[in-house]
Amino acid sequence: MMPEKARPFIDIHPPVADALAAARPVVALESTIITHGMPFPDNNNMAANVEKIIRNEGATPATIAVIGGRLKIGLSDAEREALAKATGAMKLSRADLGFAVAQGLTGGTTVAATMIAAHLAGISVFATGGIGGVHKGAEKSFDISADLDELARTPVIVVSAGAKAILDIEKTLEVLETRGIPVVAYGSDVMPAFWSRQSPFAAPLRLDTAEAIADFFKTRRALGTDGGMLIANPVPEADEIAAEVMAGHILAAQQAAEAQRVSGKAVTPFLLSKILELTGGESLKTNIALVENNARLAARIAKAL
Ligand code: PSU
Ligand code: MN
Repeated sequence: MMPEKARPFIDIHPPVADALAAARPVVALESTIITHGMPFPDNNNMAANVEKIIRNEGATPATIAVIGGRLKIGLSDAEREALAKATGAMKLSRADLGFAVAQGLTGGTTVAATMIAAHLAGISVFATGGIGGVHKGAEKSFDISADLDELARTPVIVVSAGAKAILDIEKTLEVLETRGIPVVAYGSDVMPAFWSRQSPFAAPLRLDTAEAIADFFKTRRALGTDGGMLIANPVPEADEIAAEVMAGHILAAQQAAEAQRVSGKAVTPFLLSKILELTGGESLKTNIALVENNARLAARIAKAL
């Protein structure tokens, strides 16, 4: 399954290797959310919990990261904790995944880089919080996440709570459509907005079961329309923060980013940590709840495949 030339750079954690060899369901997990998305120790607790949820559903979790230049498919508890504490870990996307491996560095993998690694390892389902997309003001900054291009080319199902609401969701939906990426809202007619269950935008597609999602993925591949797909799973009602409440915090975070001239890869981590501060920790609770909710659905899709 894995290309021979990639093998020397990749370590597959034994439980993941066993599951893949036996064709049992595996769910990939990203690690930028660990290195750049949440503070320690919440990040490590979240990542450990998400792995447990996937195991409880009967699938095997594979947290993906680069540690000391090794592309890791699945981490031990000690590796996960070291990554969660690491200072100076890189944020790795398609552009720099190979750089970190070549240079023996350590970094968290974004949605884009995690999709690449999952596909190399033969994993088709991946759970995250929210994907990167088109930033507000992208007409000036040109800031559009590499996650969108990756979704267009790499055949992995990405289970998210939509695009992060710090983004321009409407423009993100436009780019997703242009790139031929199916966006499926799970059990909803409207696109969720990460911390909130609803955005003002209609969901391009809707499916109500994990089985239907797995079937859609297989059908797409059979038709030769390869590439990834985005599942948008609304955050549970009990954990959501109303969109009106978030809007004020998002605006304030953006203004702070502009005032401090934050740019490039630093934008998303800056906005997330600013919002955490502005919501007094509430946004973090919601972020953790929605990742857990996505992990559950991803495990069910992996089983249905
Ligand atoms: N979802 C979260 N927290 C995060 C991210 C997603 O709940 O930190 C990360 C993902 O790894 C995603 C990245 O791929 O942010 C997008 O970064 P950028 O906008 O720079 O492409
Ligand atoms: Mn960006």
